[in-house]
Amino acid sequence: MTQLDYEAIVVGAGFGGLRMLHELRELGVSACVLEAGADVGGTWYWNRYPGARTDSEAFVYAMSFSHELLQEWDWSVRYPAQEEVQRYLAYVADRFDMRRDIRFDTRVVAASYDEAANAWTVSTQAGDCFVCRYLISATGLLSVAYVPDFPGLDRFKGEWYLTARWPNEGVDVSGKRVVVIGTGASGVQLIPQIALLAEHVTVLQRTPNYVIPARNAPIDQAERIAVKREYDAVWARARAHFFGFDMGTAGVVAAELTPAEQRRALEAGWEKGGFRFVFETFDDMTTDPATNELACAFIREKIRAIVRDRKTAELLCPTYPLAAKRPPLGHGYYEAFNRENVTLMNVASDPIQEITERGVRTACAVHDCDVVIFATGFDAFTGALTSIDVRGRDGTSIKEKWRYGPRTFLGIGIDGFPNLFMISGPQSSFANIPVVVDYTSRWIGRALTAMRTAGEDRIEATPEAVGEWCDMLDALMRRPTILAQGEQVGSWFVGANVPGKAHTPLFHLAGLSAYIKDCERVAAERFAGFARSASPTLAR
Ligand code: N01
Repeated sequence: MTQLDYEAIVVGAGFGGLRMLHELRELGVSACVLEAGADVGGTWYWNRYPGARTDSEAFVYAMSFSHELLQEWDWSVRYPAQEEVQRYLAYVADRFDMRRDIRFDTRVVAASYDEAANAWTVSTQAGDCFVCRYLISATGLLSVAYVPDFPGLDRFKGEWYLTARWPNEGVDVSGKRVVVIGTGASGVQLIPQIALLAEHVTVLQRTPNYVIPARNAPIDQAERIAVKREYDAVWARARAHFFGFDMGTAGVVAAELTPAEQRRALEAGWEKGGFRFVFETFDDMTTDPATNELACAFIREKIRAIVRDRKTAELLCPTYPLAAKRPPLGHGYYEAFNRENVTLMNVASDPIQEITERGVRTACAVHDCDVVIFATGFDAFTGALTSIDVRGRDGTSIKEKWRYGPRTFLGIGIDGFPNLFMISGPQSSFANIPVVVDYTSRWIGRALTAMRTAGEDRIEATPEAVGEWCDMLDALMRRPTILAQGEQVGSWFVGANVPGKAHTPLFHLAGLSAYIKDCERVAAERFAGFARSASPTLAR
Protein backbone atom coordinates (compact mmCIF):
# COMPACT_ATOMS: atom_id res chain seq x y z
CA MET A 1 0.00 0.00 0.00
CA THR A 2 1.23 3.49 -0.83
CA GLN A 3 2.25 5.40 2.22
CA LEU A 4 0.48 8.76 2.37
CA ASP A 5 2.26 11.79 3.79
CA TYR A 6 -1.06 13.52 4.34
CA GLU A 7 -4.64 12.74 3.57
CA ALA A 8 -5.01 16.13 1.92
CA ILE A 9 -2.64 18.68 0.45
CA VAL A 10 -3.87 22.20 -0.12
CA VAL A 11 -1.96 24.42 -2.53
CA GLY A 12 -1.95 28.07 -1.45
CA ALA A 13 -2.26 29.83 1.90
CA GLY A 14 -4.42 32.79 0.97
CA PHE A 15 -8.02 33.20 2.05
CA GLY A 16 -9.00 29.94 0.30
CA GLY A 17 -6.18 27.76 1.60
CA LEU A 18 -6.54 28.94 5.21
CA ARG A 19 -10.29 28.44 5.11
CA MET A 20 -9.88 24.94 3.65
CA LEU A 21 -7.27 23.98 6.22
CA HIS A 22 -9.71 24.90 8.96
CA GLU A 23 -12.41 22.76 7.33
CA LEU A 24 -10.11 19.74 7.01
CA ARG A 25 -9.08 20.01 10.64
CA GLU A 26 -12.71 20.11 11.72
CA LEU A 27 -13.21 16.85 9.81
CA GLY A 28 -10.10 15.28 11.32
CA VAL A 29 -8.38 15.02 7.93
CA SER A 30 -4.61 15.25 8.15
CA ALA A 31 -3.55 18.11 5.91
CA CYS A 32 -0.65 20.22 4.81
CA VAL A 33 -0.73 23.53 2.96
CA LEU A 34 2.05 24.23 0.47
CA GLU A 35 2.62 27.93 -0.10
CA ALA A 36 5.04 29.59 -2.53
CA GLY A 37 5.30 32.79 -0.48
CA ALA A 38 7.19 33.29 2.75
CA ASP A 39 4.00 34.01 4.66
CA VAL A 40 0.24 33.54 4.48
CA GLY A 41 -1.83 35.94 2.37
CA GLY A 42 -1.75 34.73 -1.24
CA THR A 43 -2.88 37.68 -3.35
CA TRP A 44 -2.40 39.97 -0.37
CA TYR A 45 1.12 38.75 0.19
CA TRP A 46 2.22 39.51 -3.39
CA ASN A 47 0.12 42.58 -4.29
CA ARG A 48 1.64 45.08 -1.86
CA TYR A 49 1.86 47.98 -4.29
CA PRO A 50 1.18 51.48 -2.95
CA GLY A 51 -2.55 52.06 -2.68
CA ALA A 52 -3.53 48.35 -2.62
CA ARG A 53 -6.67 47.94 -0.54
CA THR A 54 -9.86 45.93 -0.67
CA ASP A 55 -12.73 46.78 -2.97
CA SER A 56 -15.07 44.81 -0.68
CA GLU A 57 -16.40 46.40 2.48
CA ALA A 58 -14.36 45.22 5.45
CA PHE A 59 -17.09 43.49 7.46
CA VAL A 60 -17.65 40.90 4.74
CA TYR A 61 -14.00 40.68 3.73
CA ALA A 62 -13.35 38.25 6.54
CA MET A 63 -13.50 34.61 7.61
CA SER A 64 -16.97 33.70 8.79
CA PHE A 65 -16.21 30.28 10.33
CA SER A 66 -15.53 31.48 13.88
CA HIS A 67 -17.90 33.60 15.97
CA GLU A 68 -15.04 34.41 18.33
CA LEU A 69 -12.83 35.64 15.49
CA LEU A 70 -15.63 37.81 14.14
CA GLN A 71 -16.06 39.40 17.56
CA GLU A 72 -12.34 39.83 18.21
CA TRP A 73 -11.18 41.49 15.02
CA ASP A 74 -11.75 45.21 14.46
CA TRP A 75 -11.32 46.62 10.95
CA SER A 76 -10.20 50.23 10.98
CA VAL A 77 -11.75 51.49 7.74
CA ARG A 78 -14.40 50.56 5.22
CA TYR A 79 -11.77 49.44 2.67
CA PRO A 80 -8.68 48.20 4.55
CA ALA A 81 -5.25 48.57 3.01
CA GLN A 82 -3.10 45.61 1.99
CA GLU A 83 -1.04 45.85 5.16
CA GLU A 84 -4.17 45.52 7.33
CA VAL A 85 -5.54 42.55 5.36
CA GLN A 86 -2.14 40.87 5.54
CA ARG A 87 -2.09 41.47 9.28
CA TYR A 88 -5.59 40.00 9.54
CA LEU A 89 -4.67 36.81 7.68
CA ALA A 90 -1.54 36.43 9.82
CA TYR A 91 -3.74 36.86 12.89
CA VAL A 92 -6.11 34.13 11.65
CA ALA A 93 -3.18 31.79 11.00
CA ASP A 94 -1.77 32.39 14.49
CA ARG A 95 -5.11 32.43 16.29
CA PHE A 96 -5.91 28.95 14.96
CA ASP A 97 -2.34 27.68 15.13
CA MET A 98 -2.34 27.06 11.39
CA ARG A 99 1.32 27.69 10.67
CA ARG A 100 2.35 24.25 11.95
CA ASP A 101 0.48 22.78 8.95
CA ILE A 102 1.82 25.20 6.35
CA ARG A 103 5.11 24.86 4.48
CA PHE A 104 6.18 28.30 3.26
CA ASP A 105 8.60 29.05 0.41
CA THR A 106 7.33 25.87 -1.20
CA ARG A 107 6.25 26.27 -4.80
CA VAL A 108 4.33 23.35 -6.26
CA VAL A 109 5.48 22.61 -9.81
CA ALA A 110 3.77 19.30 -10.58
CA ALA A 111 1.14 16.88 -9.33
CA SER A 112 0.17 13.52 -10.78
CA TYR A 113 -2.52 11.03 -9.92
CA ASP A 114 -1.68 7.34 -9.60
CA GLU A 115 -4.80 5.28 -10.18
CA ALA A 116 -3.50 2.04 -8.66
CA ALA A 117 -2.53 3.79 -5.44
CA ASN A 118 -5.45 6.23 -5.59
CA ALA A 119 -2.99 8.90 -4.56
CA TRP A 120 -1.56 12.20 -5.77
CA THR A 121 2.15 12.86 -5.79
CA VAL A 122 2.86 16.56 -5.42
CA SER A 123 6.31 17.85 -6.41
CA THR A 124 7.87 21.13 -5.38
CA GLN A 125 10.42 23.39 -7.03
CA ALA A 126 12.95 22.41 -4.36
CA GLY A 127 12.59 18.78 -5.43
CA ASP A 128 10.47 17.48 -2.55
CA CYS A 129 7.59 15.07 -3.15
CA PHE A 130 4.52 14.56 -0.99
CA VAL A 131 1.90 11.86 -1.40
CA CYS A 132 -1.72 12.50 -0.52
CA ARG A 133 -5.19 11.18 -1.25
CA TYR A 134 -6.89 14.51 -1.88
CA LEU A 135 -5.37 17.45 -3.68
CA ILE A 136 -7.09 20.79 -3.17
CA SER A 137 -6.03 23.79 -5.18
CA ALA A 138 -6.51 27.15 -3.53
CA THR A 139 -4.22 28.93 -5.93
CA GLY A 140 -6.38 32.01 -6.44
CA LEU A 141 -8.20 33.32 -9.47
CA LEU A 142 -6.04 36.39 -9.99
CA SER A 143 -2.61 35.16 -8.97
CA VAL A 144 -0.53 34.62 -12.12
CA ALA A 145 0.46 38.02 -13.48
CA TYR A 146 0.07 38.68 -17.18
CA VAL A 147 2.89 40.78 -18.63
CA PRO A 148 2.63 41.71 -22.31
CA ASP A 149 5.54 40.51 -24.34
CA PHE A 150 6.97 43.93 -25.25
CA PRO A 151 10.31 43.58 -26.98
CA GLY A 152 13.31 45.14 -25.32
CA LEU A 153 12.52 44.90 -21.62
CA ASP A 154 15.90 43.28 -21.02
CA ARG A 155 17.60 46.38 -22.46
CA PHE A 156 15.88 48.82 -20.12
CA LYS A 157 18.46 50.58 -17.92
CA GLY A 158 15.96 51.68 -15.25
CA GLU A 159 13.92 49.67 -12.74
CA TRP A 160 10.73 47.83 -13.58
CA TYR A 161 8.09 46.23 -11.37
CA LEU A 162 4.83 44.32 -11.51
CA THR A 163 2.05 45.46 -9.18
CA ALA A 164 1.29 41.77 -8.70
CA ARG A 165 4.84 41.02 -7.46
CA TRP A 166 5.67 44.19 -5.57
CA PRO A 167 8.95 43.95 -3.61
CA ASN A 168 8.59 43.39 0.11
CA GLU A 169 10.96 46.23 0.88
CA GLY A 170 8.93 48.68 -1.23
CA VAL A 171 10.03 50.86 -4.13
CA ASP A 172 11.24 54.42 -3.75
CA VAL A 173 9.81 56.45 -6.63
CA SER A 174 10.52 59.83 -5.07
CA GLY A 175 11.92 62.25 -7.58
CA LYS A 176 11.74 59.67 -10.37
CA ARG A 177 9.99 59.64 -13.74
CA VAL A 178 7.57 56.73 -13.75
CA VAL A 179 5.60 55.11 -16.57
CA VAL A 180 2.57 53.05 -15.55
CA ILE A 181 1.15 50.59 -18.06
CA GLY A 182 -2.42 49.53 -17.29
CA THR A 183 -5.46 51.23 -15.80
CA GLY A 184 -7.46 48.32 -14.33
CA ALA A 185 -8.21 48.00 -10.61
CA SER A 186 -4.48 47.74 -9.77
CA GLY A 187 -3.37 50.76 -11.82
CA VAL A 188 -6.31 52.81 -10.56
CA GLN A 189 -5.24 52.23 -6.94
CA LEU A 190 -1.54 52.73 -7.60
CA ILE A 191 -1.50 55.90 -9.73
CA PRO A 192 -2.76 58.47 -7.18
CA GLN A 193 -0.32 57.14 -4.58
CA ILE A 194 2.85 57.19 -6.65
CA ALA A 195 1.88 60.60 -8.05
CA LEU A 196 2.41 61.96 -4.53
CA LEU A 197 6.11 61.04 -4.65
CA ALA A 198 7.28 60.71 -8.22
CA GLU A 199 8.70 63.59 -10.19
CA HIS A 200 6.39 62.66 -13.03
CA VAL A 201 3.94 59.85 -13.79
CA THR A 202 3.03 59.00 -17.37
CA VAL A 203 -0.04 56.76 -17.49
CA LEU A 204 -0.32 54.63 -20.61
CA GLN A 205 -4.02 53.81 -20.95
CA ARG A 206 -5.43 51.47 -23.56
CA THR A 207 -9.05 51.22 -22.36
CA PRO A 208 -10.59 53.63 -19.86
CA ASN A 209 -12.56 52.24 -16.92
CA TYR A 210 -15.62 53.43 -15.06
CA VAL A 211 -13.98 54.25 -11.73
CA ILE A 212 -16.50 54.57 -8.92
CA PRO A 213 -15.46 56.57 -5.85
CA ALA A 214 -14.85 54.19 -2.94
CA ARG A 215 -15.65 56.77 -0.23
CA ASN A 216 -13.30 55.14 2.21
CA ALA A 217 -13.80 56.22 5.82
CA PRO A 218 -13.04 55.03 9.35
CA ILE A 219 -15.54 52.55 10.80
CA ASP A 220 -17.19 54.05 13.83
CA GLN A 221 -17.72 52.06 16.99
CA ALA A 222 -21.53 52.16 16.83
CA GLU A 223 -21.53 50.58 13.37
CA ARG A 224 -18.99 47.98 14.48
CA ILE A 225 -21.13 46.97 17.44
CA ALA A 226 -24.27 46.80 15.29
CA VAL A 227 -22.63 44.54 12.70
CA LYS A 228 -21.09 42.25 15.29
CA ARG A 229 -24.45 41.86 16.97
CA GLU A 230 -26.05 40.49 13.80
CA TYR A 231 -23.14 38.88 11.97
CA ASP A 232 -25.09 35.69 11.13
CA ALA A 233 -27.65 37.77 9.27
CA VAL A 234 -24.84 39.71 7.55
CA TRP A 235 -23.38 36.48 6.14
CA ALA A 236 -26.80 35.17 5.14
CA ARG A 237 -27.43 38.36 3.16
CA ALA A 238 -23.96 38.16 1.58
CA ARG A 239 -24.55 34.57 0.43
CA ALA A 240 -27.86 35.60 -1.10
CA HIS A 241 -26.33 38.55 -2.95
CA PHE A 242 -25.25 38.47 -6.60
CA PHE A 243 -21.69 39.43 -5.67
CA GLY A 244 -21.42 38.17 -2.10
CA PHE A 245 -21.85 41.59 -0.47
CA ASP A 246 -24.03 42.63 2.42
CA MET A 247 -25.93 45.05 0.24
CA GLY A 248 -29.57 45.68 -0.40
CA THR A 249 -31.38 46.29 -3.62
CA ALA A 250 -32.71 49.59 -4.94
CA GLY A 251 -36.24 48.21 -4.96
CA VAL A 252 -36.82 50.07 -8.20
CA VAL A 253 -35.86 49.94 -11.87
CA ALA A 254 -34.90 53.14 -13.66
CA ALA A 255 -37.93 53.22 -15.96
CA GLU A 256 -40.24 53.53 -12.94
CA LEU A 257 -38.70 56.91 -12.09
CA THR A 258 -38.93 60.35 -13.65
CA PRO A 259 -35.71 61.86 -15.04
CA ALA A 260 -35.40 64.03 -11.93
CA GLU A 261 -35.85 61.02 -9.65
CA GLN A 262 -33.31 59.03 -11.69
CA ARG A 263 -30.83 61.85 -11.27
CA ARG A 264 -31.39 61.97 -7.51
CA ALA A 265 -30.94 58.19 -7.30
CA LEU A 266 -27.67 58.34 -9.26
CA GLU A 267 -26.34 61.18 -7.13
CA ALA A 268 -27.26 59.28 -3.95
CA GLY A 269 -25.55 56.12 -5.26
CA TRP A 270 -22.45 58.13 -6.19
CA GLU A 271 -22.34 59.59 -2.69
CA LYS A 272 -22.66 56.14 -1.07
CA GLY A 273 -19.84 55.02 -3.35
CA GLY A 274 -18.29 51.61 -3.94
CA PHE A 275 -20.30 48.81 -5.46
CA ARG A 276 -23.39 50.18 -3.75
CA PHE A 277 -23.55 52.52 -6.76
CA VAL A 278 -23.97 49.45 -9.01
CA PHE A 279 -26.23 47.35 -6.81
CA GLU A 280 -28.35 49.86 -4.89
CA THR A 281 -29.13 52.60 -7.41
CA PHE A 282 -31.37 50.75 -9.88
CA ASP A 283 -32.10 47.03 -9.85
CA ASP A 284 -31.63 46.79 -13.61
CA MET A 285 -28.29 48.57 -13.92
CA THR A 286 -26.48 45.49 -15.24
CA THR A 287 -29.42 43.96 -17.06
CA ASP A 288 -31.18 46.76 -18.95
CA PRO A 289 -28.97 48.46 -21.57
CA ALA A 290 -30.94 51.74 -21.29
CA THR A 291 -30.46 51.90 -17.51
CA ASN A 292 -26.83 50.94 -17.91
CA GLU A 293 -26.29 53.78 -20.38
CA LEU A 294 -27.98 56.17 -17.97
CA ALA A 295 -25.35 55.27 -15.37
CA CYS A 296 -22.52 55.40 -17.92
CA ALA A 297 -23.53 58.90 -19.08
CA PHE A 298 -23.73 59.99 -15.43
CA ILE A 299 -20.19 58.74 -14.71
CA ARG A 300 -18.84 60.40 -17.86
CA GLU A 301 -20.40 63.63 -16.67
CA LYS A 302 -18.67 63.21 -13.29
CA ILE A 303 -15.32 62.58 -15.01
CA ARG A 304 -15.72 65.76 -17.07
CA ALA A 305 -16.62 67.70 -13.93
CA ILE A 306 -13.59 66.42 -11.99
CA VAL A 307 -10.82 66.43 -14.60
CA ARG A 308 -9.89 69.97 -15.64
CA ASP A 309 -8.01 69.26 -18.86
CA ARG A 310 -10.71 68.56 -21.46
CA LYS A 311 -8.62 66.28 -23.65
CA THR A 312 -7.59 64.18 -20.65
CA ALA A 313 -11.17 64.03 -19.40
CA GLU A 314 -12.43 62.76 -22.77
CA LEU A 315 -9.71 60.14 -22.87
CA LEU A 316 -10.81 58.90 -19.43
CA CYS A 317 -14.44 58.49 -20.54
CA PRO A 318 -15.36 54.90 -21.45
CA THR A 319 -18.00 54.25 -24.07
CA TYR A 320 -18.77 50.56 -23.45
CA PRO A 321 -21.37 49.38 -20.89
CA LEU A 322 -20.61 49.66 -17.18
CA ALA A 323 -19.64 46.20 -15.76
CA ALA A 324 -18.60 44.68 -19.11
CA LYS A 325 -15.19 45.05 -17.48
CA ARG A 326 -14.84 44.87 -13.72
CA PRO A 327 -15.22 48.51 -12.57
CA PRO A 328 -12.48 49.60 -10.17
CA LEU A 329 -13.09 51.67 -7.06
CA GLY A 330 -11.20 54.94 -6.92
CA HIS A 331 -9.43 56.78 -4.15
CA GLY A 332 -8.76 60.12 -5.80
CA TYR A 333 -8.13 58.51 -9.20
CA TYR A 334 -9.65 61.09 -11.53
CA GLU A 335 -8.40 63.89 -9.27
CA ALA A 336 -4.83 62.64 -9.79
CA PHE A 337 -5.03 63.76 -13.43
CA ASN A 338 -5.36 67.38 -12.25
CA ARG A 339 -1.84 67.21 -10.86
CA GLU A 340 0.91 68.88 -12.83
CA ASN A 341 3.08 65.77 -12.60
CA VAL A 342 0.56 63.28 -14.11
CA THR A 343 0.08 62.83 -17.86
CA LEU A 344 -2.35 60.47 -19.56
CA MET A 345 -1.43 58.94 -22.93
CA ASN A 346 -3.66 56.91 -25.21
CA VAL A 347 -1.95 53.66 -26.18
CA ALA A 348 -5.06 52.38 -27.94
CA SER A 349 -4.49 54.84 -30.79
CA ASP A 350 -0.71 54.88 -30.34
CA PRO A 351 0.25 51.37 -29.16
CA ILE A 352 3.37 50.47 -27.24
CA GLN A 353 6.03 49.19 -29.63
CA GLU A 354 8.94 48.36 -27.41
CA ILE A 355 10.86 49.08 -24.25
CA THR A 356 14.12 50.83 -25.00
CA GLU A 357 17.14 51.46 -22.82
CA ARG A 358 15.57 54.73 -21.71
CA GLY A 359 11.87 54.02 -21.47
CA VAL A 360 8.78 53.07 -23.43
CA ARG A 361 8.41 53.75 -27.13
CA THR A 362 5.01 53.93 -28.79
CA ALA A 363 4.44 54.33 -32.51
CA CYS A 364 4.48 58.14 -32.21
CA ALA A 365 6.32 58.97 -28.98
CA VAL A 366 9.13 58.03 -26.61
CA HIS A 367 8.46 58.15 -22.87
CA ASP A 368 11.82 58.32 -21.13
CA CYS A 369 11.62 57.18 -17.53
CA ASP A 370 13.49 55.78 -14.54
CA VAL A 371 10.81 53.26 -13.54
CA VAL A 372 8.26 51.23 -15.51
CA ILE A 373 5.36 49.68 -13.60
CA PHE A 374 3.30 46.96 -15.20
CA ALA A 375 -0.26 46.89 -13.87
CA THR A 376 -1.26 44.67 -16.75
CA GLY A 377 -3.46 42.13 -15.03
CA PHE A 378 -3.60 38.39 -14.66
CA ASP A 379 -4.02 35.12 -16.51
CA ALA A 380 -7.26 34.89 -14.59
CA PHE A 381 -8.79 31.72 -13.15
CA THR A 382 -6.90 29.17 -15.27
CA GLY A 383 -3.33 30.55 -15.12
CA ALA A 384 -2.44 29.17 -11.70
CA LEU A 385 -3.45 25.60 -12.48
CA THR A 386 -2.10 25.49 -16.03
CA SER A 387 1.27 26.75 -14.84
CA ILE A 388 1.58 23.67 -12.64
CA ASP A 389 2.05 20.34 -14.44
CA VAL A 390 -1.09 18.66 -13.07
CA ARG A 391 -1.71 15.23 -14.61
CA GLY A 392 -4.79 13.13 -14.09
CA ARG A 393 -5.69 9.46 -14.43
CA ASP A 394 -4.38 8.81 -17.94
CA GLY A 395 -1.44 11.23 -17.76
CA THR A 396 -3.31 14.07 -19.50
CA SER A 397 -2.37 17.47 -18.14
CA ILE A 398 -4.87 20.14 -17.18
CA LYS A 399 -3.08 22.47 -19.57
CA GLU A 400 -3.78 20.13 -22.51
CA LYS A 401 -7.32 19.44 -21.37
CA TRP A 402 -8.10 23.15 -21.11
CA ARG A 403 -6.47 24.17 -24.40
CA TYR A 404 -9.82 25.45 -25.66
CA GLY A 405 -10.93 26.75 -22.29
CA PRO A 406 -11.53 25.26 -18.84
CA ARG A 407 -13.94 22.33 -18.48
CA THR A 408 -15.09 21.55 -14.97
CA PHE A 409 -18.14 20.63 -12.96
CA LEU A 410 -19.17 23.46 -10.60
CA GLY A 411 -15.64 24.82 -10.92
CA ILE A 412 -14.83 22.26 -8.21
CA GLY A 413 -14.10 18.97 -10.00
CA ILE A 414 -12.65 17.84 -13.34
CA ASP A 415 -13.36 14.55 -15.11
CA GLY A 416 -10.20 12.47 -15.39
CA PHE A 417 -8.75 14.08 -12.25
CA PRO A 418 -10.08 12.04 -9.30
CA ASN A 419 -9.82 13.50 -5.81
CA LEU A 420 -8.78 16.92 -7.13
CA PHE A 421 -10.89 19.77 -5.75
CA MET A 422 -10.63 23.42 -6.69
CA ILE A 423 -11.46 26.42 -4.55
CA SER A 424 -12.26 29.49 -6.67
CA GLY A 425 -11.60 27.32 -9.70
CA PRO A 426 -12.51 28.38 -13.23
CA GLN A 427 -16.26 28.14 -13.89
CA SER A 428 -17.08 28.60 -10.20
CA SER A 429 -18.28 31.95 -8.92
CA PHE A 430 -16.57 35.31 -9.15
CA ALA A 431 -17.78 37.32 -6.18
CA ASN A 432 -16.54 38.63 -2.86
CA ILE A 433 -13.80 36.04 -2.33
CA PRO A 434 -14.10 35.25 1.40
CA VAL A 435 -17.76 34.35 0.91
CA VAL A 436 -17.01 32.17 -2.13
CA VAL A 437 -14.14 30.28 -0.51
CA ASP A 438 -16.07 29.78 2.71
CA TYR A 439 -18.94 28.21 0.77
CA THR A 440 -16.69 26.05 -1.43
CA SER A 441 -14.59 24.79 1.47
CA ARG A 442 -17.71 23.77 3.36
CA TRP A 443 -19.10 22.12 0.22
CA ILE A 444 -15.90 20.09 -0.25
CA GLY A 445 -16.05 19.19 3.44
CA ARG A 446 -19.62 17.93 2.98
CA ALA A 447 -18.53 15.82 0.00
CA LEU A 448 -15.67 14.30 2.01
CA THR A 449 -18.04 13.56 4.89
CA ALA A 450 -20.54 11.85 2.56
CA MET A 451 -17.74 9.73 1.15
CA ARG A 452 -16.45 8.79 4.56
CA THR A 453 -19.94 7.79 5.69
CA ALA A 454 -20.34 5.61 2.59
CA GLY A 455 -16.91 4.02 2.98
CA GLU A 456 -15.53 5.65 -0.18
CA ASP A 457 -12.21 7.29 -0.99
CA ARG A 458 -12.51 8.32 -4.63
CA ILE A 459 -14.60 11.05 -6.21
CA GLU A 460 -14.50 12.34 -9.75
CA ALA A 461 -16.73 14.60 -11.83
CA THR A 462 -18.37 12.68 -14.66
CA PRO A 463 -17.78 13.79 -18.28
CA GLU A 464 -21.56 14.20 -18.66
CA ALA A 465 -21.81 16.57 -15.70
CA VAL A 466 -18.82 18.56 -16.99
CA GLY A 467 -20.42 18.77 -20.44
CA GLU A 468 -23.72 20.01 -19.01
CA TRP A 469 -21.99 22.58 -16.81
CA CYS A 470 -19.99 23.95 -19.75
CA ASP A 471 -23.14 24.09 -21.92
CA MET A 472 -24.99 25.95 -19.19
CA LEU A 473 -22.15 28.51 -18.84
CA ASP A 474 -21.98 28.96 -22.62
CA ALA A 475 -25.73 29.60 -22.66
CA LEU A 476 -25.28 32.23 -19.93
CA MET A 477 -22.58 33.89 -22.01
CA ARG A 478 -24.83 33.97 -25.07
CA ARG A 479 -27.55 35.80 -23.14
CA PRO A 480 -27.56 39.50 -23.97
CA THR A 481 -26.34 40.54 -20.52
CA ILE A 482 -23.77 43.22 -19.80
CA LEU A 483 -21.27 40.83 -18.17
CA ALA A 484 -21.33 38.67 -21.29
CA GLN A 485 -20.16 41.65 -23.37
CA GLY A 486 -16.70 41.44 -21.82
CA GLU A 487 -15.32 39.77 -24.91
CA GLN A 488 -15.67 42.93 -27.03
CA VAL A 489 -13.76 45.01 -24.48
CA GLY A 490 -10.96 42.57 -23.72
CA SER A 491 -12.22 41.64 -20.26
CA TRP A 492 -10.47 38.97 -18.23
CA PHE A 493 -14.01 37.71 -17.39
CA VAL A 494 -13.91 35.68 -20.59
CA GLY A 495 -10.15 35.28 -21.06
CA ALA A 496 -10.05 38.15 -23.58
CA ASN A 497 -7.20 40.05 -21.86
CA VAL A 498 -4.48 37.52 -22.65
CA PRO A 499 -3.57 37.14 -26.34
CA GLY A 500 -4.13 33.58 -27.52
CA LYS A 501 -6.24 32.56 -24.53
CA ALA A 502 -9.53 30.82 -25.34
CA HIS A 503 -12.55 33.10 -25.02
CA THR A 504 -14.91 31.23 -22.73
CA PRO A 505 -16.82 32.23 -19.60
CA LEU A 506 -14.33 31.89 -16.75
CA PHE A 507 -17.01 32.03 -14.08
CA HIS A 508 -20.70 31.46 -13.47
CA LEU A 509 -22.11 34.66 -14.95
CA ALA A 510 -25.44 34.42 -13.09
CA GLY A 511 -23.93 35.49 -9.77
CA LEU A 512 -23.01 33.91 -6.43
CA SER A 513 -26.56 33.26 -5.24
CA ALA A 514 -27.38 31.30 -8.42
CA TYR A 515 -24.08 29.41 -8.17
CA ILE A 516 -24.82 28.40 -4.58
CA LYS A 517 -28.25 27.15 -5.63
CA ASP A 518 -26.64 24.93 -8.28
CA CYS A 519 -24.10 23.55 -5.80
CA GLU A 520 -26.83 22.94 -3.21
CA ARG A 521 -28.90 20.99 -5.75
CA VAL A 522 -25.90 18.75 -6.47
CA ALA A 523 -25.23 18.18 -2.76
CA ALA A 524 -28.92 17.43 -2.11
CA GLU A 525 -28.88 14.82 -4.88
CA ARG A 526 -26.09 12.98 -3.08
CA PHE A 527 -23.42 14.74 -5.12
CA ALA A 528 -24.95 13.74 -8.42
CA GLY A 529 -22.55 14.40 -11.29
CA PHE A 530 -19.65 13.03 -9.28
CA ALA A 531 -18.79 9.33 -9.48
CA ARG A 532 -17.84 8.06 -6.03
CA SER A 533 -16.30 4.73 -5.16
CA ALA A 534 -14.12 2.79 -2.78
CA SER A 535 -10.75 2.22 -4.43
CA PRO A 536 -9.20 -1.26 -4.25
CA THR A 537 -6.60 0.32 -1.96
CA LEU A 538 -9.29 1.13 0.56
CA ALA A 539 -10.99 -2.23 0.15
CA ARG A 540 -7.73 -4.07 0.93
O1 N01 B 1 -5.78 43.99 -14.29
P1 N01 B 1 -6.78 44.34 -15.50
P2 N01 B 1 -5.79 44.52 -12.78
N1 N01 B 1 -0.75 47.58 -23.79
O2 N01 B 1 -6.74 43.17 -16.41
C1 N01 B 1 -3.69 46.99 -19.69
C2 N01 B 1 -8.82 42.28 -9.22
N2 N01 B 1 -8.21 43.33 -8.43
O3 N01 B 1 -4.65 43.88 -12.08
O4 N01 B 1 -8.13 47.23 -20.65
C3 N01 B 1 -1.33 48.47 -23.00
O5 N01 B 1 -8.06 44.81 -15.01
C4 N01 B 1 -5.16 46.72 -19.86
O6 N01 B 1 -5.67 47.43 -20.97
P3 N01 B 1 -7.06 46.92 -21.64
C5 N01 B 1 -10.09 42.81 -9.88
O7 N01 B 1 -11.03 41.79 -9.97
C6 N01 B 1 -8.85 43.64 -7.30
O8 N01 B 1 -5.85 45.96 -12.73
O9 N01 B 1 -6.89 45.43 -21.84
N3 N01 B 1 -2.07 48.18 -21.94
C7 N01 B 1 -5.67 47.18 -18.52
O10 N01 B 1 -5.80 48.56 -18.44
C8 N01 B 1 -9.59 43.23 -11.23
O11 N01 B 1 -10.60 43.28 -12.21
C9 N01 B 1 -8.38 44.63 -6.52
O12 N01 B 1 -7.14 47.65 -22.90
C10 N01 B 1 -2.22 46.88 -21.65
C11 N01 B 1 -4.56 46.72 -17.57
O13 N01 B 1 -3.40 46.54 -18.39
C12 N01 B 1 -8.56 42.17 -11.50
O14 N01 B 1 -7.93 41.92 -10.26
C13 N01 B 1 -7.22 45.33 -6.87
C14 N01 B 1 -1.63 45.87 -22.41
C15 N01 B 1 -4.89 45.41 -16.90
O15 N01 B 1 -6.04 45.58 -16.16
C16 N01 B 1 -7.51 42.59 -12.49
O16 N01 B 1 -7.12 43.94 -12.22
C17 N01 B 1 -6.58 44.98 -8.03
C18 N01 B 1 -0.86 46.26 -23.53
N4 N01 B 1 -0.29 45.36 -24.33
C19 N01 B 1 -7.08 43.97 -8.81
N5 N01 B 1 -1.95 44.68 -21.88
C20 N01 B 1 -9.13 44.94 -5.29
O17 N01 B 1 -10.17 44.43 -5.02
C21 N01 B 1 -2.73 44.95 -20.82
N6 N01 B 1 -2.89 46.27 -20.67
C22 N01 B 1 -8.60 45.91 -4.41
